[in-house]
Amino acid sequence: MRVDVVTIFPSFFDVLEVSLLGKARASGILDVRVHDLRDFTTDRHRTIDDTPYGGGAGMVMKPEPWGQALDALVADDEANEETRPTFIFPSPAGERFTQATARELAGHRRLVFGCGRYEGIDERVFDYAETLGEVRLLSLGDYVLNGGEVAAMAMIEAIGRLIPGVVGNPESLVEESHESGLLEYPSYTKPAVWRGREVPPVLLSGHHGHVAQWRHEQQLDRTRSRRPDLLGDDESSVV
Ligand code: JCE
Repeated sequence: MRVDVVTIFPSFFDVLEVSLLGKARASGILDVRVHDLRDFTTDRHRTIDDTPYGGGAGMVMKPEPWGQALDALVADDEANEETRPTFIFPSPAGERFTQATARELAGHRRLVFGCGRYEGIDERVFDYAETLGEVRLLSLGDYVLNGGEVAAMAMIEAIGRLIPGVVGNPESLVEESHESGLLEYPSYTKPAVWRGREVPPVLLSGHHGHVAQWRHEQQLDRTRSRRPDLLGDDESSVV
């Protein structure tokens, strides 16, 4: 998979060099390229923002550098005939990014992340991007960040680890929270007693059926108490 990132803070993405995703990049499974939006400006001051039409607080990102950046990235693709990229703009006003979104996007050939700052990006950029490929405005959650970078990083990690070969043991992907629709069961390792706290005896019993049943009950109990919204029997979806 090829992933391009457009940002005014390219160094935020240095962290992608390390850990699991760093290995995937080194082995060629993931081709991540980070671009500085200011490289697509044409004025002496490399201006990327301006005041909002209609008034209001803060600044808005100008459309011209974004247009130049998106055009350059679409042109820079040898195999572009059959598949257009998917453009992802992290936004607090976007659809919710979930494990299902990550799974879907992991099957795409090419993703382009556009990271906004200030009060956001001139709305016409999203309309223009629609002429170049599919456009998704995605929100990590119901809180506001200072820009799209941290959200893009979280999405790249969630998507990247689902690409075959990135996570060593594919079974470890299946048992995780949000894949089953339930939270994960609690995990324990040695020693069997630590600071007076025992590991639940069923886990030491060697009885696989009992272990599986206990773990499933734990998943249900935790999901009921911590995330009733996942079971659909709460009132969190009533606005
Ligand atoms: C962003 C900002 C709108 C005030 C570009 C925030 C995503 N889940 C998310 N939380 N926050 C974001 C996000 C993504 C991109 C941008 N801002 C700041 N946006 C109103 C402040 C600018």
